[in-house]
Amino acid sequence: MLLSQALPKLRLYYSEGSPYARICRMALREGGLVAKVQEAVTTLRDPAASVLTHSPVGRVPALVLEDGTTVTETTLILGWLDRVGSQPAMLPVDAVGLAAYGRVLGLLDGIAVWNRELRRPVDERSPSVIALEVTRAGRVADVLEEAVVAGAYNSVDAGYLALAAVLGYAEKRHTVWRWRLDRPGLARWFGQASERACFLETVPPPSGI
Ligand SMILES: N[C@@H](CCC(=O)N[C@@H](CS)C(=O)NCC(=O)O)C(=O)O
Repeated sequence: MLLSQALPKLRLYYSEGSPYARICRMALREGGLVAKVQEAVTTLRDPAASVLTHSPVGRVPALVLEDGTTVTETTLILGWLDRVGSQPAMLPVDAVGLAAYGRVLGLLDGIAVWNRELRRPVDERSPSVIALEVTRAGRVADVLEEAVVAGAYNSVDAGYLALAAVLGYAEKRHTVWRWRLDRPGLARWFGQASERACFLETVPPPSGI
């Protein structure tokens, strides 16, 4: 075998707790790209973080290409993975699929803000920010409940993986959010998504929140 065939060409930086990076890690597995992309764990918010060698942003996911160009942002990385041959392609092309993905990303962004507040010392937390994000999360989850019951998020794409990642995050790293209450459809959907190998291979460690 040629050496060039044996070496992974792309490197995906991730942290085990990151739901954004998890979307990309699940996409690698679902899209048949595990042999093409090496996964590299990095610390975060750390001046010695290995990802900082490639991206001044210092966030994950970050995908380092063959020539050293580093693509950041989950959606842009998913687009690149599609370009290098993900089967199936992960980014939706139709409006309904894009809307479904965007809705879950918005939920995830809100949960990330809420979670960040909870990681601050109690007297530095903003009750109004938390209240806003609690309301947003509930509002989006109610729409998602109706959507999954109506048959949405039923095939693997960016929206599906993002939904699995955000609910998986809530299970392990943001348990203050009782998203299952009055949402049996979403709970059922999550139970099924949780059985996929891509999900089981990327479970984050608990955070205590
Ligand atoms: N908009 C980004 C969000 C990525 C993000 O917030 N990643 C977090 C981990 S979940 C991170 O790397 N945080 C480290 C930091 O803020 O320095 C995306 O879509 O990929």
